[in-house]
Amino acid sequence: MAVYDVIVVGLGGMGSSAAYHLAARGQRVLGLERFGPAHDRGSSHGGSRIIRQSYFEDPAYVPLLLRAYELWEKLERDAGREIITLTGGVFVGRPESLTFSGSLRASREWDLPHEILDADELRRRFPTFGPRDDEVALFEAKAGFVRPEATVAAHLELAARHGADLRYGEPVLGWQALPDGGVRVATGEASYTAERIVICPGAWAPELLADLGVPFTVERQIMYWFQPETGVGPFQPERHPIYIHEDGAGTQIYGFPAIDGPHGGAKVAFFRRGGQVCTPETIDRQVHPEEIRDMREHSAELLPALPGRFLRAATCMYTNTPDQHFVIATHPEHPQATVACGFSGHGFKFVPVVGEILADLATSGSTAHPISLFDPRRDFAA
Ligand code: PYC
Repeated sequence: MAVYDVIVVGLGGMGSSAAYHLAARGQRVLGLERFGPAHDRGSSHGGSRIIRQSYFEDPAYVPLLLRAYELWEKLERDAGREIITLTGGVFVGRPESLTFSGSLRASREWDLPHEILDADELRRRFPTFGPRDDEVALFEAKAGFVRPEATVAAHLELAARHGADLRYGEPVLGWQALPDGGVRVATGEASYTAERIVICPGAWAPELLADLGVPFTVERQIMYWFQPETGVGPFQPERHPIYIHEDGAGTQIYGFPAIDGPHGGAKVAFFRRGGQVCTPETIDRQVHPEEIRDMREHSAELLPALPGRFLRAATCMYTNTPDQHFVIATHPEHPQATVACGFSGHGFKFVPVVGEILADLATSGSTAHPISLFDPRRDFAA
């Protein structure tokens, strides 16, 4: 029978990264994934994910982002794959919007290079944008996107190269902390034991980590691709930044240049919480005409030429915490378990640094990275 130091549950963005960082440190790793490698049933797909440093959610994330950028570059080098593309990014809204004012606050607090563009300057620099006259933008040259499927595939490949035993099509049914300090994990196929466990359950957090007591909400999200009315010319990544726009009612949309050639179109989506609550089993994977119409109308407010021909849409899930901050910690009741979940729709850009943190916690019980914001015992009612 194989003997493992660590079992990693879930090999999506976070779990694949943890498996790699652990295996690279010489740990004997078993990785368990209910679907295949780099699948599209969870929250780590869709062709592109935003990466940025001027973090409006909270400046406390910036040091993690600075380390994540180093690790993204290393991952790309080690895997020999195209993973990260810096296009620049604009964060647009009224001066008092969280999207603009929060980005500015984080940039100032961490001395991050940025420019402030008024509406005229935004139109001049990026002619696809048609902001309202009272809107402003923060431009960050280091923003861009990463490719989620290539990221997961790269981490899995590198983990396997370092000896990780990665098993697919094996849903974890439950796990148990053993009195001797080890763990037992049951899948549909077998039962495994190890010294420690790292649980990266994504949208399966309410099921696998119910004992954490965090009130997670799993939410259906939709990504849309349109062929712009102008064709993709002005939307090419050499000329077009990623963007997040907040309207006067606080609704945010986000989007990308057209990154997959003339027929791939440009991706846009709502950055919305409070959408349809679902589970991985009940999520509606169909996208309905009224949803496409809604996206068309909202995206045209900032980018009038974007919603030309509708090409396709895909669903994914956010696993939200009430304060939209992550959960990353040693399990409060079981020191042999490390957990990472509740990424609330903004976690993917942190994938490499979260893997590093999980490897720190699982091997030494602590990390030098600042993670106090992610404590599962925080007061969610506050
Ligand atoms: O993390 O930048 C982000 C993001 C935008 C929309 C969803 N996530």
